[in-house]
Amino acid sequence: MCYMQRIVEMIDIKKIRADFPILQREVYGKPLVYFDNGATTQKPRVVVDSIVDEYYSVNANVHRGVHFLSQQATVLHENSRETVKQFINARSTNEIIFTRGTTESINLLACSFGEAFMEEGDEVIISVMEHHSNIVPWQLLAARKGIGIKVIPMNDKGELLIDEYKKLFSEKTKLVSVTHVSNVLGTINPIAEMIEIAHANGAYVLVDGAQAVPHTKVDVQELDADFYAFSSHKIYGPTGIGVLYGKEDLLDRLPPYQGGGEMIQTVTFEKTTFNELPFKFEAGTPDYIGTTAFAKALDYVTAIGLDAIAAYEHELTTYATQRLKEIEGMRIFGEADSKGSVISFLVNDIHHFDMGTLLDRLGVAVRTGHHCAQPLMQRLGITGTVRASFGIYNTKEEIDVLAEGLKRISSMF
Ligand code: 7TS
Repeated sequence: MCYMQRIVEMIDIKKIRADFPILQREVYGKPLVYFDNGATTQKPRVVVDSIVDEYYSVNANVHRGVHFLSQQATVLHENSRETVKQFINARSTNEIIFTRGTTESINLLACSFGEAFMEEGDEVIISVMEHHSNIVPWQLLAARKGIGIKVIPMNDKGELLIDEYKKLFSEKTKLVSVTHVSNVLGTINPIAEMIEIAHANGAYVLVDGAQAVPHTKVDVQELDADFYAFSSHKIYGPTGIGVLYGKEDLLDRLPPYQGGGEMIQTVTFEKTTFNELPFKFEAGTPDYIGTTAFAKALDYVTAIGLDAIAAYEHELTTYATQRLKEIEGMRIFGEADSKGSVISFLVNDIHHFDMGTLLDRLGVAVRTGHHCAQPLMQRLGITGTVRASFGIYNTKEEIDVLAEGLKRISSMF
């Protein structure tokens, strides 16, 4: 038996499913088949329990109280930072900035990096497959500071053209901001190689890891990423928490993003000095209840093992691709050689919204539309797709429900 098969067999799917109470529910009298993990994942009991337990037994504001509860809440919050640090193998907890999510992480960097390191005429490189949250912050910066935006193109399989990428660099290129895994195509971009190319051209790199961190082991030191952003809610954690990882020497040189409590050292009406990392970037009361629950989610994933998760989800995606290809008129968008657990498709000329609505009636939750990637839709010449995205609790039996449902629906049209 090969190594991949052995680790897939280590996954106890019954036990995992039992950890997620929502998977027991029905919609329209049908068992829920949840295939919208790219949008957000369901939460295991340990995560939800952590939120309830901390509110009931510890709740107090962090970093400011001499009293017992405040100190206990602070320890939990800072331990969570340590968990995140270990999860992505950062060098120090000073490199872990808690944000509201990937979107805020990218906005933070666009503001602070744009302020400190970019001037009119400088350029940022993004790709054709970016989520709007990795396009619009750069456009806002472009409007404020007059920077230019260049776009890496892709081939019809949904793979970025690395030779074209190399040609986009000039002395004006200050930053590359690119997604690790596409939320529409599932493409796993050759991010280590892309970082190496950027560094050779004197540019820094921000990686949007929203769709990567839940599915594959990410080691920021091995990648040599300068900045890396991701969200808790896509990795079985609570909503409203995210991370911006940054190399400490770079974060040190960036100005704060927001002003307020926590991020200052001293304030007078004449002058304010800022707190040290990571607090310089964390104005106001953080979601300390959320960070504890986030750490529980990361512990949960670590206990299963990211290698096992990646192998299991790869098997699911391969099976789903096979089953979907049996359907007449099936068009799959994104057939990269290196692909994660996302399948975007259309069947004949059935509108994605109609398909999603009819699948919903069968209990199957998929996402439809442009997936916040309208420029990518333009490149594909479509207005949207139906997207099934898998997580650790999904099964081949559920994929059969999707495939049979698609057959039934397409025969109706
Ligand atoms: N980047 C990528 C690649 C994403 O897929 C998403 C969310 C974001 C950034 C933004 O993350 P947030 O947590 O700040 O909202 N993607 C999706 C999706 O594919 N369907 O719903 C949200």
